[in-house]
Amino acid sequence: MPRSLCRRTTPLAAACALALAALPALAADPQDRNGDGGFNLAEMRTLWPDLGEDAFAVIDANGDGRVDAEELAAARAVGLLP
Ligand SMILES: [Ca+2]
Ligand SMILES: [Ca+2]
Repeated sequence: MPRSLCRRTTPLAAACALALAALPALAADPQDRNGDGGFNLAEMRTLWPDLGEDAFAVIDANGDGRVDAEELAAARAVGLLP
């Protein structure tokens, strides 16, 4: 939503406040459900349901089948993940 719209009308301003409040959730990490210290494809899909196997393979830079914190940060740094 364009910021200019946020300033105009009260109902929109309220919607904008909600949208902005939700933004930190986008930067959340996936849940490490099996507690192995990394995120496998299923765990990654809890946060990014559309993540494909090819994209996962790129993000999993060392190919060990799970994405660790470093790989997650690297993927975000190059825009592979939000
Ligand atoms: Ca895990
Ligand atoms: Ca890895």
